[in-house]
Amino acid sequence: FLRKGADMDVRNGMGLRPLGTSAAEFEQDLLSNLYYRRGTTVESASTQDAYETLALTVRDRLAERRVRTAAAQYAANPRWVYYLSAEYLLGKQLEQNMLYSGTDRIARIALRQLGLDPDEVTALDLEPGLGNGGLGRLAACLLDAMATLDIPAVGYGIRYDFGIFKQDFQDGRQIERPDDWAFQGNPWEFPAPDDQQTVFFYGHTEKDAAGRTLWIPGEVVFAEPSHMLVPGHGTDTVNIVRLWRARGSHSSFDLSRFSAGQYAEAVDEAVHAENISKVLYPDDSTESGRELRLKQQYFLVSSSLRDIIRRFRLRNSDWTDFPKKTVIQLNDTHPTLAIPELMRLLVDEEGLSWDLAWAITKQTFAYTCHTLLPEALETWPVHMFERLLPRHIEIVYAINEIFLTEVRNRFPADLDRVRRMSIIQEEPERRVRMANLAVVGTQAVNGVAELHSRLLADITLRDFAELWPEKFHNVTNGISPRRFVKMANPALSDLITEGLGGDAWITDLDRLAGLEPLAEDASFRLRWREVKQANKVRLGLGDPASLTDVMIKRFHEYKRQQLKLLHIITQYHRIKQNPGQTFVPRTVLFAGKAAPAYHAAKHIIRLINAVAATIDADPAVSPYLKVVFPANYNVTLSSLIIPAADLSEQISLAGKEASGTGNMKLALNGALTVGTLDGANIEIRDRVGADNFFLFGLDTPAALELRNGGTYSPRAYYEQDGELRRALDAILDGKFAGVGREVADSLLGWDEYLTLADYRTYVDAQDDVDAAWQDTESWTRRSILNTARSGFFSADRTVRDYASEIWHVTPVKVTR
Ligand code: F58
Repeated sequence: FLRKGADMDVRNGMGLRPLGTSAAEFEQDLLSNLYYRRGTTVESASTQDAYETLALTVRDRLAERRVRTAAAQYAANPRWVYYLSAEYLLGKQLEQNMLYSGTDRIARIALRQLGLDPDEVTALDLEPGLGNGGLGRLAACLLDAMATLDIPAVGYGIRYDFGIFKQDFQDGRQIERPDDWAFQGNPWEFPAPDDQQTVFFYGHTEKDAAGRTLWIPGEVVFAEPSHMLVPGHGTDTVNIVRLWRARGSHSSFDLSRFSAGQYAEAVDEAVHAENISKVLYPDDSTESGRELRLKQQYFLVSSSLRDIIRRFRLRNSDWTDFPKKTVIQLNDTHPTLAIPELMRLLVDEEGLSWDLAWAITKQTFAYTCHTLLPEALETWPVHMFERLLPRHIEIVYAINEIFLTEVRNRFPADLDRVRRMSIIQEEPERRVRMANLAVVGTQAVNGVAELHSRLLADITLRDFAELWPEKFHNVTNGISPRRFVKMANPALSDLITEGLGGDAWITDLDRLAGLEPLAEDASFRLRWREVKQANKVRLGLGDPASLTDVMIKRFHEYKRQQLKLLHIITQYHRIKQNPGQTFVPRTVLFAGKAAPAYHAAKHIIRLINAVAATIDADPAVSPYLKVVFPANYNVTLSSLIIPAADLSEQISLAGKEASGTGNMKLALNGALTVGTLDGANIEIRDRVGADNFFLFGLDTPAALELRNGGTYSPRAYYEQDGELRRALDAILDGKFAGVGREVADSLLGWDEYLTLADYRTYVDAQDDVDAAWQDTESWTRRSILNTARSGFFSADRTVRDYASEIWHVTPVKVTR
């Protein structure tokens, strides 16, 4: 029974010799790892050898804590949180693991003792880019906070061979290159091939003599797990994130074909199977590969559920205990197939009654929604679903039938409501609505900011909120103060620690409130400014005295990078028109990727690069305005940009951005926000104070009214506003290397996200920014207040909210 509990077996926690904490001992361990695990010596080691050895030596310090964590959690037999996510943007592991294991200083000393340059060695650490954007990074921040709060948790995901594409610019255009992140191997991973699971696809169903349904699958794929460590900060807890990789089954290598020289055909089946975990989908806007994406989702869900059940059985035997010991959080709808899959396992494989299985399933799951855009709610064609998962479609139909009976009973004669709420969409094509399935099959549904949760209940999921109001919750997002303050901004962290007289804020971020009085202290303000300046120098873009204005996020029309661009062009015109006048010098920094098939977003990227080049080449303008766009935005780059920012651009159309999390990171690092009343901006403004936030634009009701009223005319704004007209005309006249007409045409034609309607108030707000910037002391005061009042946005608070409102879990403390 305990055989497969290796990761929880209490016996493994015994008899370990703790690893040394001195530089000399660390050096000995480095040498020993270099020799025994890397198979080389200092004399012949490459930098890669040194890096891998350093990683192993740091990892060993956490592995010891991991074993004790597993033992304590196993002994407690607690309620576990299983976080299911198709994406994790974990960021680089080395720096984090040195910090969390307290080995940063001794590791550097030891490396130098061995004649190695620590910076050269640590530079080889790579970022696993296993996610797209906010949703993937949120998953990583929540794992960090769960470990820090000693919550027994496992993250499940997919170990993509290729992560999010690498972005480059060619003639200002985005090009994508594959991200071969683990080509050299990944020293942070513990492979666990003996925990392999089998995943089935295709085939058909049959009834056996006893009336039970059998699924006769048509394809068998192996799921091989490996895990990475998720250490908590300031505690001994080390949780894991378990990532699955697809492998062909043993019979998928065709020896006879190989022997006949048909090498490609011999491995055909294995290659086909392994494609499942080959690449992270950078978007869902292309038709090709849709089925592969559905396959990925089922692959994640099926292997993770089997692993969760294996773990449950280590200490439990009664299925009715399953929801008492298990809560499975679905990170958006991508893992929603877990609902019919658990039903299948319980009913078909375990022989439970439908009703009992359904009660267990509903109690086990919870669902987080991350969007408001109707086009982002996932649906799958029924024909594809039933071909790939013939048993699951039957289960979905059965769930739907029972559910719709409940709807009809509650709302008799409301046929339209039944049609809207059905898990199956009928027109124009039969499709499975994953969000509906996720709401029906879970005990809790949450949005990720107050406004978002309200709009979900009032608009997007209104019918469901009317049926089950108690199911709907808000859990406002948060970010890891470890990664985005302590690690990203060491200089500010030191100043904060000094100001507060201790570093307890790192795990208790509300303590930042203690900085408020220091905002009135001129010498503290000077040091605050010095830190910001030094961070700008570290970033190495533009003049550190200029206002650093940053817009860093995925490219999407609703986020409105095009609005920022119109402001830049307006400023460019003002400078050109007023020679001899001085202006507040600004460095505008954009960073972010566009989905490869999202042409409108790619046109915006190209236009930004063209405008940047035009400004750069104009000596009358370049002293006051500079636009920079470093390629390949990722967690690593964000950690350099955020600490250097003065101004945070959060300018989405109100009612479109579910939350945002970059907004929180920037405010915490002392940037002031220029933003709309959207997502978590509202909560940020409520906390930092209206005086310390530059508000502009339509609010959600006004935006809805204007858009839905049917009379919105972007051209009317163009005609009425001379500066706006000049900006758009400049694009249309080809002033920026002839680039960007598509952007201007789209704005003047339909302007889906009301950019022109918000242009004037935005430009006015930017004028207020310029005026405020000129009063240096007052700006610094406001910057300090942004940090001091943003403690709420710690992911620790987010996890506490999930734990008390949705998960009902308690910590398990790891002791020595
Ligand atoms: C983001 N969603 C929201 N989706 O846009 C953002 O407001 C929120 O702060 C964040 O989630 C965390 O809650 C998001 O990042 C994706 O990346 C999708 C993944 C699947 C493909 C389509 C994009």
